Amino acid sequence: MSIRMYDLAGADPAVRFSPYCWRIRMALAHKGLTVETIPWRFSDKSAIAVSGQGAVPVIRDGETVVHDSWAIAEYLDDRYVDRPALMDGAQGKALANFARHFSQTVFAPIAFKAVMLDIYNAIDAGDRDYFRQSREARVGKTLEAFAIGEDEARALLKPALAPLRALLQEQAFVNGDAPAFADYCLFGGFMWVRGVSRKQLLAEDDPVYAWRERMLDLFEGLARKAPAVGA
Ligand SMILES: N[C@@H](CCC(=O)N[C@@H](CS)C(=O)NCC(=O)O)C(=O)O
Repeated sequence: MSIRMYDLAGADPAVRFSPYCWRIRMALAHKGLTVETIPWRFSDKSAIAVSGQGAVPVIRDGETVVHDSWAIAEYLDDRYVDRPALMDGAQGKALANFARHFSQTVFAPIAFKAVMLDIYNAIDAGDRDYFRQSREARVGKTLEAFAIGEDEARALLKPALAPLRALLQEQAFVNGDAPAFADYCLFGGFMWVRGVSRKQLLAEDDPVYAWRERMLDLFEGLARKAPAVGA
């Protein structure tokens, strides 16, 4: 029986844009596990109430329900220990944890400014008031006042991604020769942007761009084939 995953969807239910859910889509493919994704909307809290909180990803594997992308990755490695590791040993976990925090504290704040209005436009009409109110309360401004354009986002991201760029000049993936959860943690953020926005936040000659292309091609193009507003 396949694992079921609640997966944040846009107005078009085929568009899945949660950075955290994308970490897990990639992680499940890495482990060779099949998944049935269930489109989920911000206002659909009751569907995931069994997890005891209100955010996705949430997976159900038989009788086991797990939420939070990091906890799900740990669960998958513990439960499916014979399959390729997402985080190989304590060092693999430490690297993935760095990538997780880099993604959330460096990449996401810039990307969020760039795509917040695109998210607003891509989500279901029934989610819009909730999204506007909750995000405006978080940032202390209207979405319109907080948003930045493509040029400003690129200018902010270029220096911010310098450590990632330097690393990817020396190796194909964050994890080394082959991708693992460290890569999926970062890549989720790029799938968030791609899902809702036509903005191109990377220059085509950036090694991070080339890595993103490799990531899009993994698992027979799982991410590249996913319906998205952007490319
Ligand atoms: N720490 C969580 C964060 C999950 C999260 O924030 N998910 C967002 C979607 S990208 C969500 O479901 N938000 C619900 C809301 O804003 O009400 C994880 O890594 O899974």
